[in-house]
Amino acid sequence: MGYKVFSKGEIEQFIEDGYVVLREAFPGSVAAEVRARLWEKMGLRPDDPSGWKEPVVHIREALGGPPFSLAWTQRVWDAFDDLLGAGRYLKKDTLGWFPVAFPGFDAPPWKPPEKGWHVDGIQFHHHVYSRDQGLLPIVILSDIGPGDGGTAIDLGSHKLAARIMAESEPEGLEIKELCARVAKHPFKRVVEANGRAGDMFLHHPFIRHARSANTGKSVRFICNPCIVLKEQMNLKRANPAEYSPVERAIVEALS
Ligand SMILES: O=C(O)CCC(=O)C(=O)O
Repeated sequence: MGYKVFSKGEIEQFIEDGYVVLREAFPGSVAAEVRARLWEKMGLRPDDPSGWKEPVVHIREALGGPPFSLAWTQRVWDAFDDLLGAGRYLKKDTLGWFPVAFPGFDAPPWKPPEKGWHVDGIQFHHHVYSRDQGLLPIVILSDIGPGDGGTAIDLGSHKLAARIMAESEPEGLEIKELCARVAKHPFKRVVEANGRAGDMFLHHPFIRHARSANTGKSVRFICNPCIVLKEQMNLKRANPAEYSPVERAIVEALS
C-alpha cells in the first residue's frame, strides 16, 4: 500500500510505538497567530511573567475560523488518510482544548510525570472498535524542547489498552475503569513530545499519556483535538490490506 506522507518505516513505528510525528504540518506563522489569540483569551501577556500565577491555564473550548482553522492543511488530511484510511474520518475545522503550561513552577531536570496518566475519551463508552476517537493528534503550537513540558507518552501502551478493551467486550468500559485497568501495568518507555510550532504528534487513540511539568523557560502551547471516524473500526476485514494502521495496531495486539 502506498502512503501519501509517511514512509513505510514511520507507519511501522506508529503501529509499534503508537505515535508518529508529522513535521511542518502547518505553518509556524499560523501557530504564532493562534498563540496571540490564546494570550488575549487568557487575559495574560507574553512579556509580563508577573501575571503567570498558575502552572497550567486550561482553555476548555474549541475555537474555529482563522487562524485556528488554518492548522488543518492538506498535509494533515494526507497524514490522516495514511493512518486512518482515505476519507474514513470526519474533517475538523476547529482547534481545542488548549492546556497552556507555564514555566517557573517546576525545576529541572524533567522527569516523567507520576500522575495524570490516562487514555483519552471522557465523552464516550469505550469499545475496542469505537468510532468516537480514531486518532489523538497533539498539535504543537509553540517550540517545545526537552524539558519544556511536552506531553509524556508511554510507547506501546496502545496495544495494552487494546487488549484490556477487547477483554471487556461485549460490555465495553467506562473511561475511568479503562484508565484504572491500564494503570495496573508498568510503563514500557516514556518519551516527551518535543517539536516545533507547526508540528503534530499523531497518536493511536488508545495511547496512555500525561501532562508533564514545564521545567523550561518558555510557555508551552498545545491542543489535543479528537478525530472521529465515520464508521466503527473494522477489526475483521476480509482483505487485510484494507486495515488502516490504527486498526492494524489493534489487530496485532490481539493476535
Ligand atoms: O497537557 C498535556 O500535555 C496533555 C493534555 C492531555 O493529555 C489531555 O488534556 O488529555
